[in-house]
Amino acid sequence: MDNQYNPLEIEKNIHQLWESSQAFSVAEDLSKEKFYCLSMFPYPSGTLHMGHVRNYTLSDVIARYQRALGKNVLNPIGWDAFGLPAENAAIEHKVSPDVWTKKNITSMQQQFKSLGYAYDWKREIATSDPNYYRWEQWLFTKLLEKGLVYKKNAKVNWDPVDQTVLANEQVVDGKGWRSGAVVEQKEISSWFLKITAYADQLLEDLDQLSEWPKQVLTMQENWIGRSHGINTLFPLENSKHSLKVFTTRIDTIFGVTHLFIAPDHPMAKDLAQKDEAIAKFIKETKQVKISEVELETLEKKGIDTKVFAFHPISKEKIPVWIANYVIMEYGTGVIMSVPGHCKRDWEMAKQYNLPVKQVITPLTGSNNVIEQADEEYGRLINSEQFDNLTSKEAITKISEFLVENKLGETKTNYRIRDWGISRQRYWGTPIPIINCDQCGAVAVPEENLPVVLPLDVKFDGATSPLKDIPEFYEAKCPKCDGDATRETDTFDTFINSSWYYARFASYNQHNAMLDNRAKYWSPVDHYIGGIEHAVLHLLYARFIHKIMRDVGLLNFDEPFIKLLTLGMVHNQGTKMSKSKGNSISPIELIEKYGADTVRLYMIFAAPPEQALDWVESGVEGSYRFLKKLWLFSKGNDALEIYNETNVTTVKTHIYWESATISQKEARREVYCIFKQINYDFKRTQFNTVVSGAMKLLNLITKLYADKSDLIDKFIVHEGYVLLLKSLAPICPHITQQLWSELGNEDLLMNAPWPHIPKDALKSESIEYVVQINGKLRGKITVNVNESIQSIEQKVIKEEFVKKSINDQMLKKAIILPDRKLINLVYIDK
Ligand code: ANZ
Ligand code: ZN
Repeated sequence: MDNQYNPLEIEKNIHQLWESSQAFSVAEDLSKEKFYCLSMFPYPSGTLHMGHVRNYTLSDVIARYQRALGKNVLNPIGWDAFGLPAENAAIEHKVSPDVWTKKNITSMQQQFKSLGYAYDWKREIATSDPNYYRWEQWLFTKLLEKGLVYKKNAKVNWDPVDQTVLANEQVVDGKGWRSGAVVEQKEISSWFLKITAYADQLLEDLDQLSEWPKQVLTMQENWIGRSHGINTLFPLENSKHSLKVFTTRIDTIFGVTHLFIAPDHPMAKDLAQKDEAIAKFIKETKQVKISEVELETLEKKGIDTKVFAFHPISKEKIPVWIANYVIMEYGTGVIMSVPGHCKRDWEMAKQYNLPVKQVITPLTGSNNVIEQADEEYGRLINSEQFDNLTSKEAITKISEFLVENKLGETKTNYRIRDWGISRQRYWGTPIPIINCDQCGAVAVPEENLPVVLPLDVKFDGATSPLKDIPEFYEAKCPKCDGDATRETDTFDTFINSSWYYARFASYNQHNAMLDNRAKYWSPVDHYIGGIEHAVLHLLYARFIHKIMRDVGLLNFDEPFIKLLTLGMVHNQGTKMSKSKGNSISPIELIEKYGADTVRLYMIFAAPPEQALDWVESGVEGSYRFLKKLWLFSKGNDALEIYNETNVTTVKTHIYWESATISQKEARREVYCIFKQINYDFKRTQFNTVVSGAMKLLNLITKLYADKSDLIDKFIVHEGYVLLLKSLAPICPHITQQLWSELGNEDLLMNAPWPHIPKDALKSESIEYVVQINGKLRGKITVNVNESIQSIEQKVIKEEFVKKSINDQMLKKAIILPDRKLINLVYIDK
């Protein structure tokens, strides 16, 4: 190697070295502690962006560090290969989704390899591979047997021009993102996974996830949205029926002014048949599909139905309205309106000039519910026999009263809905169902799996091409052998990504979804990915994990022990993205500076959880640091002569006999920095690992410049080895190269992590602060073993002491080693 730092050449050679030594191959090894590190796998879009580089560099650093600690580490990679972009590419460029996806995978593999990620490539998975998706088809049929899958009509976003269902994210301002057509709500028949059957477990097991960010736990908790309340009956006037209301605030029942029903409540539908104004109102509100968050901000609208109900306790007459902010999908689809104590009801009351009634007063202070709803718990007023109870007591007492009188029953509700998994899309896993006129929906028998997605297809842009392939959809019913049709819908791609982490362990198992290797590797010890997956992917994966556990494939409750949510990569303050025209190509950077510089910059620029603001000069700074490291090693006689082992043997006896205090101090400084580096590795603050490495290089550079004897060289050598090892997980190429140049034949990535020798951190000297008559005057450094008398003798001879005492005499010297303080008391003669 010449003296110039030539990263591209070095990196090419190191890649060959790793390749020829099969350095990244991983197998189960019961003698070692396992460590499973995983970054959320990418969608194969074709080119890496900076966000990818940040994500995958981080997991590579974690994996390499854990490996250096002696663990058996799995850090695999695969492709979330199904999904919409491939279909869009097919329509736009007339290329089959399969061909397009495979081409992208090939080029991204190259890009990953150029970054030096230590992936065991034999474990690579693509979710579009029938050997992969057959197992989710298999799992689906198992769930069908267990009653955890069902089919029902569901409201969906329907694009009338493109003739397809749209995900909520694909509806922009009420219009289809492609066609621009006004999106309709349509009922179509879809398959659902009963995630609600696992709602309690999904909620309660969050307690096990102490190493997840709090924010993510809260988001999941809210998404599951368990709430305890009571279903209360309000009898209808002139009818034997009642309206059932779900409320969590039964303590406010004497503040009820109205009942509001959802626009798609059956009673509203009935009323619409006889009343045009109601029909019109319902039609208008149905135009907009609203999410729960939007319920808060939605302009409140309602219409009087002229129907009355009776208050279950006071028997007062209560008008029933239809209101746009009541949704049919939650609770009972009917609410009791309490404008004094519920913000939404208050807004509605203001809108239509409805009365507001106060029934709760604060425990301390006062409120005015005419000006603003007070949602806090307090003490009951205007509530007949329940007056003076606290809200909490009242909830118990009123609930008991209603239950006893058969007017109510306690009820636990969840926000979470069953998971609709049917997509009218081509590029996905075919749903393994055959529809028979005689037998209904019949699962494809296990021996006929996988149902393979045909690859040679034509796109007209609107409907799924599967609907035009009789060879695909014509089938025989597995039960009665009659003519039947195969399901042409495919799975939501979130199913593909809900179990891939386990499959990496059993990647080549063709007889089962998973095998014992999955039990060895799972759960994932450290999972890394974007915060945007805080709910959907992470919730689905937790759910499917529990299902796999319950069919006996895995034995842990949770799939991911520790979660690291990564900050975004910004450029000039906003997210780096192609559409904003502010994206930087990692590939060009690698070609210019080498992978080590790019990796180093990604790690150094910000702590993992925070946004990383891109600055070109930062990349240059990283490059300069590596160049400095490289040049330091050239012609350096402290590094030439000794390999690691003989340094260790030589040093132990020489150090303690002939090293000077300042040499011992220098070595202590080296290990102090390494200790900080260790600490930062442990808490995944890799940016300060890098600053530690920079300090270390500065220190040994200085020591080398000042060196006077062999011991100095030993210290430089020792520091240099610590530096290479510390940097190895982050910049694996240059460090491997320099490691080899030291004469080491084994790979640096397999070299054990350095331990800090006993006494290496022990100080040889103490620095005392010196006060004279209570005033700070200077400092003095003495040997740790120095006696108190000897320190006193030394300190009074110091120049700064003599200068500040004029003609006084010493009365007392107080020397406090614990506080590193000397206090000299002088008095006039
Ligand atoms: C009366 C009341 C008084 C309420 C008050 C709140 C505060 P969580 O905790 O999310 O379960 N609600 C019930 N069903 C609804 C539906 N289908 N559409 C819109 N809102 C609905 O919230 C329960 C509360 O949400 C219920 O308690 C109900 O309003 C409202 F001071 O009843 B409450
Ligand atoms: Zn049949």
